[in-house]
Amino acid sequence: MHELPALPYAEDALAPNISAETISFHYGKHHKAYVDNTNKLIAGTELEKLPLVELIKVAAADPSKKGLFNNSAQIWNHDFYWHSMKPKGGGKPTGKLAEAIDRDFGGLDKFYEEFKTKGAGQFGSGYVWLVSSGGVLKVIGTANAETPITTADVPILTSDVWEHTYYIDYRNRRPDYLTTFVNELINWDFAEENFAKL
Ligand code: MN3
Repeated sequence: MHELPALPYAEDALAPNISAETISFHYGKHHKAYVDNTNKLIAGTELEKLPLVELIKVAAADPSKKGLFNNSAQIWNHDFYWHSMKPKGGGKPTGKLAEAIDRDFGGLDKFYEEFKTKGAGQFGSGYVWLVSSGGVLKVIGTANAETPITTADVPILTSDVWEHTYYIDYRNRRPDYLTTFVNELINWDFAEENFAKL
């Protein structure tokens, strides 16, 4: 059975940028529901044996398992999202990741602009990601539960842009949430760890 992964910080640790109330719903209700639904969908089947990423790939390849894909991918996506932020985050990347951002985007500010624009422009629900695509850094948007881990792209960083991410704190102002995300919340240590594994 899959378990709700631990939050890497306290529920109030990102306040005032993201309130404890938002995290309480987003982690304690939404993320938990994806875990509970996944466990219900695989109970008593051979899929129970699969590690999470394998389960997501199997479900993604089978149109009859769309509900399982949505729920299992959301377990992984949310865990990756929580780690993409930290208290007193923001600042600047260093080392090889900083060099690659300069090389592929023309500077950190240009990366921020593209991340915010693609995140704000993602129609409906989804995510905006920094990924390595064949050795080149790119910003991509994905819809609903779609995730780069079913593709050749390697995720480095993400922001959830579903309304449940920001509606309590920012109401309809997704661009303001994304500005706060890049300036105050990004966990560059996590992004650098992911980049170093490439
Ligand atoms: Mn979410």
